[in-house]
Amino acid sequence: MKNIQTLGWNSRLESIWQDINPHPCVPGRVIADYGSGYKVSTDEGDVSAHISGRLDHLSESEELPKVGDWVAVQPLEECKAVIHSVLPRASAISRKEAGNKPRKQILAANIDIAFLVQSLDDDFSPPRLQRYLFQLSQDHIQPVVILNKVDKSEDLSAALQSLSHLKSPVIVTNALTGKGIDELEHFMQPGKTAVFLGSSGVGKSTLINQLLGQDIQKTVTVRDIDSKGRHTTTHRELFLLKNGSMIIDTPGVRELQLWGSEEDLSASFPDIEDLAKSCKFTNCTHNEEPNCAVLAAIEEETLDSARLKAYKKFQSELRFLASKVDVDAQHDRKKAFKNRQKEFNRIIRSKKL
Ligand SMILES: Nc1nc2c(ncn2[C@@H]2O[C@H](COP(=O)(O)OP(=O)(O)OP(=O)(O)O)[C@@H](O)[C@H]2O)c(=O)[nH]1
Ligand SMILES: [Mg+2]
Ligand SMILES: [Zn+2]
Repeated sequence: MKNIQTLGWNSRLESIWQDINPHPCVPGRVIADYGSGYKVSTDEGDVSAHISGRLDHLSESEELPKVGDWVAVQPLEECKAVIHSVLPRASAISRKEAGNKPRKQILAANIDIAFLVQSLDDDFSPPRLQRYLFQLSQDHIQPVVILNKVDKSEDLSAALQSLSHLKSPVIVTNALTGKGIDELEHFMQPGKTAVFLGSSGVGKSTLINQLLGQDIQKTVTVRDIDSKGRHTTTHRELFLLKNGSMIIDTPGVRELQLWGSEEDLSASFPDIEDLAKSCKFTNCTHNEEPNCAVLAAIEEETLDSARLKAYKKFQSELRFLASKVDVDAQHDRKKAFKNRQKEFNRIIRSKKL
């Protein structure tokens, strides 16, 4: 039987609920996000919900409900409901919204594990994996790498070798035959939520169907020419498995732009930051400076050049993000100041002071 306990309701959430006591709402978990509305699971069953005007008006887009969120919903007639608030998240997977705006986007909330799926055809890309791993370390979510479509692999041992430096587990699967699925199931515990992330066509929904034991999610063949997927899954949805764990299927993500701060680079690249302490110049960029300990390590093959490349790329992306966020915050502050001035002037005029 599905109820909020089986969906992961716990003492942390219960005490938050007691504090806010949002009468006449009931607690529920967002299990599908259709863009125009949501499916929310409550103790009274699943309801189709939309957000209240007030919540919409007062929230930044990252604060609006996402799949996995716990929300306060007011049940209406005919299995409909209104979401009035989102409970504080225990965790969330973020990225920078596509486009020029420096805005944070939440892909899923209250997540314990992220399965990073790549397929062993044209999709396989260690640098892209590194990008996901970095984002998850920023978000404090445990990653598990899945290399799917092992039947399409030309050189499995070379692929595994290129990931041998990773600390996270790597599982090799064939979603069509079920190979490797039992290894994947080890990571799924009752009450815990896992999300599947990766490009379109890598087999996320096929893996999920294997775990569900039935073909619930639609899957579509990839293009022959370059193995590109066709963006078959179009919304994020959470499924409860028989063992009590939960999995979220997501639409393929074309690119993952980072969201985070430069300070966190040291946690993911302690080796480079350690070496940098021995560079001749304290502000060494490790490009062409003399006596650069980082470049020396690459020369001696104790540091992989692809790793340094990723480090520099992430650093410049995060610096750029920080500069944009600051600029926009300044702009917002100026705008708010002008508005306050206008309001002040209006009051003065109306009172004829
Ligand atoms: N050969 C082979 N094909 C697979 C495997 N796993 C999935 N496929 C096929 O790959 C195609 C795409 O699979 P999907 O599960 O739809 O991919 P997806 O990651 O959910 O794609 P989006 O929903 O577009 O993000 C389908 O035709 C699957 O049958 C596998 O292990 N081996
Ligand atoms: Mg899919
Ligand atoms: Zn250096």
